[in-house]
Amino acid sequence: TPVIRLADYAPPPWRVTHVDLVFDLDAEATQVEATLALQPDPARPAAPLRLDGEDLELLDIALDGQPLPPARYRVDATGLTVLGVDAPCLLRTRVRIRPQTNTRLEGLYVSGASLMTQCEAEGFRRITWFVDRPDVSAVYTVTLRADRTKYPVLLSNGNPAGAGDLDDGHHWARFVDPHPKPCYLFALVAGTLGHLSAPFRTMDGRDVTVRVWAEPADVPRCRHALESTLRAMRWDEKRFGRAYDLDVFDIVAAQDFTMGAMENKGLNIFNARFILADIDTATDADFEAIESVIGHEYFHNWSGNRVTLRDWFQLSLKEGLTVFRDQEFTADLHSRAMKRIDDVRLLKSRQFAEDAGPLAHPVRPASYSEINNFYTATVYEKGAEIIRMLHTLLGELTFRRALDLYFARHDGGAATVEDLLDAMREASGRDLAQFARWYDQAGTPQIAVTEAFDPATGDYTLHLAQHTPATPDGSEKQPLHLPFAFALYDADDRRIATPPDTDAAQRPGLVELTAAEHTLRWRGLAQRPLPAFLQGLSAPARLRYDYAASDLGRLLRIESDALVRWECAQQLVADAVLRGEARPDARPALIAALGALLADTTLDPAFVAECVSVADVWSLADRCDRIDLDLLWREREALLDDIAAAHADLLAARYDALSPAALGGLAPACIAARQLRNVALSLLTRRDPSARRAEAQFAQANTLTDRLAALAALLRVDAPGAAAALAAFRTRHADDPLTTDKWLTLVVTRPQPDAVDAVRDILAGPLWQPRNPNRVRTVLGHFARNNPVAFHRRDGAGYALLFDWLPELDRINPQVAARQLTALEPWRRLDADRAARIEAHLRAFAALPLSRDSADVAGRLLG
Ligand code: BAL
Ligand code: ZN
Repeated sequence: TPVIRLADYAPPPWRVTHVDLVFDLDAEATQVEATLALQPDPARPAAPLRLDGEDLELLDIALDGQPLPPARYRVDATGLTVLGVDAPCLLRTRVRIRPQTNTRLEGLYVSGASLMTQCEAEGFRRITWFVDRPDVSAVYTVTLRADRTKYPVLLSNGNPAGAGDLDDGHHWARFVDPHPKPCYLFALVAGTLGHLSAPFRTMDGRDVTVRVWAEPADVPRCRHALESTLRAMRWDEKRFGRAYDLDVFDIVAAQDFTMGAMENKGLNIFNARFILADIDTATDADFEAIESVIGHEYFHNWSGNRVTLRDWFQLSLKEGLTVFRDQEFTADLHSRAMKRIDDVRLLKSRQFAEDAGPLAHPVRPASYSEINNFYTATVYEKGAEIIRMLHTLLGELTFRRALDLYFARHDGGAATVEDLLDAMREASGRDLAQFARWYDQAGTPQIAVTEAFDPATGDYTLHLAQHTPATPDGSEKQPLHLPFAFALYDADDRRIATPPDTDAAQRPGLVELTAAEHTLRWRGLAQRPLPAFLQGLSAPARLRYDYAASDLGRLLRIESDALVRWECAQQLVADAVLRGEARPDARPALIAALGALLADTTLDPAFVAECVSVADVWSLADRCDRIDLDLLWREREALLDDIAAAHADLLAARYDALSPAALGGLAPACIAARQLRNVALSLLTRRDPSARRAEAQFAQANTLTDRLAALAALLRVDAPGAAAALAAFRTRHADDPLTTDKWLTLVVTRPQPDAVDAVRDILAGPLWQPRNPNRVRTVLGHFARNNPVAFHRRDGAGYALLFDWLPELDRINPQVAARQLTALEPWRRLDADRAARIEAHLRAFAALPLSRDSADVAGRLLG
């Protein structure tokens, strides 16, 4: 497969300035008439007119109003070439496409009874011939025609510009989008949909109708999505000065959707799981995720749509910036401390692991063979951390000025990472040349901290050395410009305010590392202080500092930064599980610290819950060079048993005391109460074979959160009532695919080796719908990622289930298939038996005729 390189970027030889699209919509066969106003690049007048297109059946073609004879054009598997044209022209094509058989869900496809589109990254070429690249922006007029009974609702980007009836039961609707956009932001929806709507007046006085659409039966579950949209629109005005720019803003829920959601201009299309919610069918985490994803897609209207990308290498320019914006949205509306813990957990468990494995790549990759494989934790989450560091270095006001400058300068255009950094540099006067390395250098930097204290003089030094381990691209690693937060505590737990002597630029509590090594020196301290580092995770780095268990326990008590406190608990857990013999004091220190947290009813219960939740196996494995999965599992289980035994009374007391609040509604205090109560339940159930509390909670639950937590606790200990509860849950939610996915998740992640049999049964039964991405992610994705005991069974039965299905999944939907493979990222670090089994499967799979997506991931996994 051809490799595309950033270094080879060249502007498009032809541009499309205006597009007129007419669709005759039908699930079996849709006709698309496209009229493109085309302009050659005056700098390259001889370039042939080449348009991208895949799976298009040509019906007719005309140039400047004249039918084009076959000698004047060529159609091949990837596009259309028009010969003998070198001046601005009008090209009209009419093609037939087949939504019903489009299982890739790219381009125009069928979900339920609706027709809808997904064009990012390169799906528009499956709708019509076009210059399908993000640096070509055009103004669109779209006319949709369809059967009025089957497709009463017709939607596309932009403002409505007329609608009416046709003869023979059809109708039409027209849309004009005045904002030039690249074709990856095109969208249409046709179907029988209901909606909720609300008016919104922008800060510059525009009246907008906001509508959230879903299948009629699901409309009542759109309320939270609608309210979240209004909150996002208001927040972006207040925090970033960004207003909406069309008369309507539509969001549509789709049960069949490869991504989480898509920011099409004025017509966002969402995976239904990020829209539909009520207290009976969505968990507290779902409610928060919905608000966050709604925000994310809405914020793209500026960071992505008004200012788009020059090329797909710049993907993080919109994604990293927009994730940062959605993180801030959640932090401003809810608990900033808890949001940061959530985000750092995700970063460390997914992105750090990605950066340390065979799929590591820079936030801005230098090359790709399939861009769909770069919608990764690195591009999104590490990309957001880069923006967060800029925010830290510049401060809120200057950062905001820089973004204003970026948006003003590039509005309507296609930008690069350099354009963003230039705006940051101009607004701040700072030199960001070294900082730019964050975009092009893969790998997570490690910061090794060593200290020295001289009791005679009171001299205290911290020596900071940064080092980025090698990554598969073999590139030389260079020091990064890195904001490094720190604090020192004296014997009375007070923060020492004296700044250090150092050659690094600094401000209170923060030094900017730029060299491979820096030293911070204090003089005349009475005792060795207790240091703390990377408050708020000021840079996406791994800290190497050898804390004594007692110091971690103390820091967990006295540090003001919630994230550092949570990290102390994580470090104690890791030491207890991974270094139990070398660190015998880690376990008692952890248990004592958790006891103190559980006993302190003045703390946010959500924070206590986060600290008491023991990291999963893969987060622990991320800290190991070699992964002994059996040992990790055993030691982790033993630690959980110890915590449950040591704090049985406290856990029970907190469980009971939190119950009234937990049974309340969706207020923050109720959500936090449920969070801690369900962590307590899980621990308490370990020591209670009858699972009395879990059974009672299952019976009384008035939220999905509580019902699922109780069911998970019952399943984990194979409680006597587990089977009946599982059946009751299934019956209660049988009609809803999303809640069925939750049920399936519990079944496939039940931590017992025989869960393999359950997965096999599901794969042979009616609930297995390999064309539905959510179902594939639920059954195979959760199984492979979140059930180490069953998926990584020594006899290889778990691997066999995944690889039995991957070839077929790859034929159905390459993006989804390739994504399932990434669960095997750490395979080389597993024991020899498991690694050999996985390698054999991977090699056999890679030898098949595969999509670009799967061939690329399998190839990189094999190195
Ligand atoms: N642009 C693809 C989905 C998202 O990141 O918003
Ligand atoms: Zn995005």
